[in-house]
Amino acid sequence: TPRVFSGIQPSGGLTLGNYLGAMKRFVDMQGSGIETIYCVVDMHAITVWQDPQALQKQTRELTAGYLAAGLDPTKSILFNQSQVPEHAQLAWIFNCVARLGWMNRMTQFKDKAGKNAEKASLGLYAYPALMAADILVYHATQVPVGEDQKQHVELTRDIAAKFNHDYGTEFFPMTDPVIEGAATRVMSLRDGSKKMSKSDPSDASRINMTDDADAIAKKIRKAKTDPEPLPSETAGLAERPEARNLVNIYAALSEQSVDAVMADVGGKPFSEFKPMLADLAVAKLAPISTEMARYMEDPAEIDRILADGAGRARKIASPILKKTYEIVGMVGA
Ligand code: AQP
Repeated sequence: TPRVFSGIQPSGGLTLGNYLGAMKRFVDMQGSGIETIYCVVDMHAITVWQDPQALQKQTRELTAGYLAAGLDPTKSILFNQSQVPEHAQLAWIFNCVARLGWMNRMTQFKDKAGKNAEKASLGLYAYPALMAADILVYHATQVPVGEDQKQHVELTRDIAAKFNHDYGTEFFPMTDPVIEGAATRVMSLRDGSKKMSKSDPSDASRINMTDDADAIAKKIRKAKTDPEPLPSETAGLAERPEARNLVNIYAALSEQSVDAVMADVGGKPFSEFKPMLADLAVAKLAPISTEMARYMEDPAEIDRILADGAGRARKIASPILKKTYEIVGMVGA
């Protein structure tokens, strides 16, 4: 059976971008004859400073988000990364396989480190090698991600290929990113050229999964757009990033193609389309945030689910790490 792995960082509240670009798609892949492994990647989160208490809370909230979005811990393996030490162990091997030149080309590091890269953590720089280990410690071949993670999945292939070549083996499989649907890159509501992000200083730029109905409606009403009504056809969205973003969000939330949505809303002014989008967003997101709050009332149950998932994950990861150590020549592996 093909194996799917993906993760989300507990580095703040979940956004609509994380939900549509990742979490909703994780849930959609579950139970269709494939093995699905989903992770709260807490070790990635600490590549930038996280207050310890906040990290605990965000880890539990993200887990509650997964469960509320429909992830079933009996169908998928759900756990937090630090409880499966094989990720970090394999990451060290991969740090020794990946080349500095490859890491230097990672655009996310450049974006996140900003102008003062000297002050960024070594972990932020090495992050893509840990991500390769997250995936390959399960021999996962499919990784559902948003568009922004494509380069990291390609690096995972490069690391697997170099490992296999250097050690004369075919041990690690080639992984494919799965980037599908209308919302693989949800943009900021304030700037159609920037992706919607947890860490954007402007709260108005994103919809948080915990926003209430009023906040969601207000953010959509105030979302930046051009003054023209929607074009009559999909092709007319090409040069209009803000309009395209809102239509993509509508399509993803309503589980329709962009063409089908445009057949309904093409030509409408934003004064008509925005309230439709706000109603749809509230109808889809409010039940998830209610469920999330309900799960958060029982943190011990969340911790139990994570520990159970970690135990099942280790059963897969541990023999793969052991075999890797043997291939590399570690005595006692
Ligand atoms: N705007 C987005 N549109 C579509 N997909 C997105 N993802 C993130 N933003 C969007 C996808 O969500 C998954 C988890 O992302 P992450 O938490 O590991 O980190 P990130 O990509 O760095 O997300 P953020 O929200 O932008 O966090 P910060 O602000 O901390 O950097 C990934 O599959 C990602 O593609």
